Amino acid sequence: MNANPGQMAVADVTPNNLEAFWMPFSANRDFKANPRLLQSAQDMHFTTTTGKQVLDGTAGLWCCNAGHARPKIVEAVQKQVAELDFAPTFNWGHPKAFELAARVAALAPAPLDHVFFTNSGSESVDTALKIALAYHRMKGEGTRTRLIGRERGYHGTGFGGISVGGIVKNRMFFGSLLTGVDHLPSTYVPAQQQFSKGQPEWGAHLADELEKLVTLHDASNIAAVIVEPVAGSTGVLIPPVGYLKRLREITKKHGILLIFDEVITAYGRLGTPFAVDYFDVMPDLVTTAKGLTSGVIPMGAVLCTSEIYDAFMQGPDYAIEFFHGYTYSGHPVAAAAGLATLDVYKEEGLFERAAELAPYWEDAIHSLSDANRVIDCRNLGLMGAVEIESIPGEPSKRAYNLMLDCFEEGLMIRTTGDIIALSPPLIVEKSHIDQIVETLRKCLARAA
Ligand code: PXG
Repeated sequence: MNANPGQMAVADVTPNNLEAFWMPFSANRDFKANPRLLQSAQDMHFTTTTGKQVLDGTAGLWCCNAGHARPKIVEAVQKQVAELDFAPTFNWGHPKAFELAARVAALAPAPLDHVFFTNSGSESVDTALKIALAYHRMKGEGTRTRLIGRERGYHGTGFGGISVGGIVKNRMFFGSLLTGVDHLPSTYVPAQQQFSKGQPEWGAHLADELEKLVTLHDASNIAAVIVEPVAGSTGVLIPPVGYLKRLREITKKHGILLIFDEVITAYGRLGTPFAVDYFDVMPDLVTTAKGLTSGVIPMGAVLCTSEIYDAFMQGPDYAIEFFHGYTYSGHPVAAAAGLATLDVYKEEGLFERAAELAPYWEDAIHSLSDANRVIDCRNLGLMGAVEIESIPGEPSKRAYNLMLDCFEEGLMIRTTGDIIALSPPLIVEKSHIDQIVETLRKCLARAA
């Protein structure tokens, strides 16, 4: 047995040992033939098992907003696991879950005053959809059961999330999904929006499609609309100016709840605590995860208004008000990680830093508009995308190969279809941004 498994020798990691782990959202066979194994991480960099330094251009999977192995977060987790490793939160509690809920609620604008803890973005989405359905029923409007998502929306992988989500491959294998779901059109219309810096001017009227669905079903049957303020997973699709406000007006007019899925945008990605602040649009529910703990321990949080919370607080006081929750809702180690992460964001002014760097980031992303194969560049806050033309008949192959090439050059990027998505930790320096762009330009130049 290896005496120190954390320091496993490179020779131990042969492809034969990689079979058992069925990797999520991955090309398993290709990876296992050519593995890219990460051994350690610090600040902006990963180190592979072969000792290679890789610049993190994606904050892991959009989650490590504070950077990697930050001492304050590491110490908080170490201390917590030794002091209270687990505590039930069904009719019990521990101080840090309450403290973190209060901190998250304080970070968000009123009236987002209550927080339900989960362990992932997918669980946050299912939780928000269930709160929306149950809320209407509590209010005596139990016919409001229909849910509305959007084409090219990503809301995780639970059955609720893939039903309202708008990605064909995430839906087509899994049967009839939730019934009673419609989709708004995507906000991305390249002919009108290509190479927009920040928010495209064109497209607010796409929100009016909601009126058509209301006419079709009647508002009395519609529970909620869920959208990502900025669609992340499907390639950083920026909402047109005025679109989200319009969506809010129409939902409010018809008594339909509006859910912002902020699993990517919350905790500083746009240079504000939440996209709610950035766009100055107030939804009824906000789903978060990822940056809440900077990815260190899995945790999600759903924020809701007092109006929603209060609607549930009825009946005898010994009775459960909402029949939902997870064994690990408000887990003490995750709560400790969350508290330390929020401290790091605040002490280091990382949200403000993201806002300050956003113009430099915008210029950097758009400097690639004349690079080989590039057909669009998009940005907002510290989110960026560079879209490249597909190889005819082989969608996503060119971007996949580009990802491999960037890795060889010491840069981690994320690709979705033939779109390169970028979202560095908020501690990123201008020199790192330059390195991201130079590496991409070099790899694009030779992209076959
Ligand atoms: N909602 C949104 C908006 C997300 O972006 C989820 C829900 C689900 O979160 P969990 O924690 O269940 O994975 C997400 C997750 C990518 C990528 O490369 C994006 C996500 C996850 C992994 C990869 O775009 N987003």
